[in-house]
Amino acid sequence: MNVFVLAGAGVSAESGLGTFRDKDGLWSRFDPMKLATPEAFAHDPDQVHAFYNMRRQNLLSAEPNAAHRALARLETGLVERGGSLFLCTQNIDDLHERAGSKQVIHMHGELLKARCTDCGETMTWREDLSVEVPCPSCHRSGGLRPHVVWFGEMPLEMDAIYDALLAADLFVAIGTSGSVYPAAGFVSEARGHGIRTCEINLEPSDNARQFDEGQYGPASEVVPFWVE
Ligand code: BJW
Repeated sequence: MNVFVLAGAGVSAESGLGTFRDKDGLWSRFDPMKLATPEAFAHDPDQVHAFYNMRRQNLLSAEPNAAHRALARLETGLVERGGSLFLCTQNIDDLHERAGSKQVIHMHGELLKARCTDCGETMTWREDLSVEVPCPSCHRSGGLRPHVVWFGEMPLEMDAIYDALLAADLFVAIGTSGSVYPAAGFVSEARGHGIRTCEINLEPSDNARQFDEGQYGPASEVVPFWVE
């Protein structure tokens, strides 16, 4: 059996990392157009760096929860039975990796990486970033930006993602509001190819009717129950 999981901020919510669109989510306190667009970074890089420096520090003190650990067990179990788990996360944290998942696709990038604005080189980055920090190896003296995908930018690994999606027997969206494209379109793409679809979320999302089934409650409880 080949399972495609699309993970969202709800998977990491119980690890203390905020979601975006819930009542007390990040976008209720911060304006995404001033922090998560290339135009915002060009206009006020200090403000954008401060936002991601804060989130990087939060991440470094966070721990994986039972949902991350259950998905790591699911991967192992499927592989042992000759199947596969394609874990595609919209999250920029590294909690799946820390929970033991071996293959994780970060379609919206990774908070613990920086990218050179000139040469495009990516590197592990756990410290604060600022406009003063140069890329260590860039001959064009480039600066560094967070290696994340902002609005208007192309998400990463899209060819591999669509290949895996269309090869799946089951599509499961976990802890995502399904409001950001292209990820929000995966469920209809899967259904159009006859793939069974399931939503796991705290409560039915706005897209709930697009799924064949739904299981509702905190990810740390529902995901382990679904995996076992
Ligand atoms: C629990 C729980 C618990 C809570 N247990 N569940 C109109 C205008 C402008 C743009 C567009 C437009 N129409 C379409 C677009 C494109 C745009 C888009 O989709 N906009 C929409 C908002 C309308 N998309 C893009 O721009 C994307 N790029 C693109 O389309 O490229 C194509 C292209 C490019 C160039 C040229 C030509 C074509 C890029 C999108 C990038 C998104 N970036 C962000 C920030 C990343 C870095 C960062 O983290 O700061 O990604 S935005 C933010 O949203 C983040 C997330 O990954 C993403 C999805 O959020 P998610 O995970 O769904 O979180 P929430 O908060 O929305 O939902 C949480 C859910 O969890 C809820 O349902 C809760 O119930 C649940 N939950 N606790 C279980 N304990």
